[in-house]
Amino acid sequence: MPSSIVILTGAGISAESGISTFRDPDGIWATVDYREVATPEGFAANPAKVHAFYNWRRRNVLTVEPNAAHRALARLERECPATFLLVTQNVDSLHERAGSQKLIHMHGQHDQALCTACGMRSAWNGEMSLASTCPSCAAAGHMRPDVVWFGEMPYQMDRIQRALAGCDLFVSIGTSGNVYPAAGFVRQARQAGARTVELNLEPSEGARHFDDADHGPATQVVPRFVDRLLAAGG
Ligand code: BV8
Repeated sequence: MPSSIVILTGAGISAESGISTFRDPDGIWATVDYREVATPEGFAANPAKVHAFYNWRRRNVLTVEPNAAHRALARLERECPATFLLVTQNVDSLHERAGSQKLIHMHGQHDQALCTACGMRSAWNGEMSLASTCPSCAAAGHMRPDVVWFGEMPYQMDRIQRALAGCDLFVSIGTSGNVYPAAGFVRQARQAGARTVELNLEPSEGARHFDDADHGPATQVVPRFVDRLLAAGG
């Protein structure tokens, strides 16, 4: 029975809820150049384009629901006696809406805004534009989505590193293993002596680093994994 579990999720866990992944053939990066909408340089060059990109994604999330995989992870957190941390690369709010609480959004959240004038973060569920003003300092033209773009430091890395160093079970779900530092977590967990498991539609870029795998749709493989883990005493 594990005493400390770290779960990493990526876009694949939200795919069956109707949210596009990034690198699948029909993924977001197949039609949008990430350098234009997911980098500080892209935002500086054309903030209106970046706001339109995140407004579209924010609107889309309002129309979808968490799926059985999100709910299975919330159940595992509630019922498993082990220390538990869920780290997601996703900026959607489906884990929270499924009931997950011990959660880190390492790439931020698109229903939050960051004011580059005063540094304040605020909840933001509507449209954002250059005309948007900061709820705290009232400055206009300084609001950006509170997400981590390429070349920016992911959030709460110290807390994540400590959890990886102390875990004895690491489970990676719905991520292609392309983006660092998240893609390196499995190796850190192995170095800490953890058992590593990949639950993904297909083998990821990092598949060779996992002890076990169950490949298939998240809504099938994640509940199956959680049922077995809890049946074995968590
Ligand atoms: C950092 C924004 C250092 C939020 C994202 C050169 C210059 C600068 C940096 C670098 C560089 N070279 C390398 C880097 C590092 C870079 C990186 O890794 N680049 C890669 C491309 C090589 N990383 C960074 O820049 C990171 N920061 O390194 O900072 C630093 C140090 C000091 C000081 C300052 C900085 C920041 C990375 C975060 C970038 N932000 N997005 C947003 O808009 O969402 S990345 C983007 O990719 C998303 O966040 C996404 O979460 C993330 C990972 O993608 P996945 O989630 O894995 O999604 P993907 O589509 O790839 O895969 C989906 C998987 O699901 C597939 O395997 C598929 O088979 C599976 N699947 C599909 N359907 C299902 C399914 N599985 C189960 N069931 C299904 N139904």
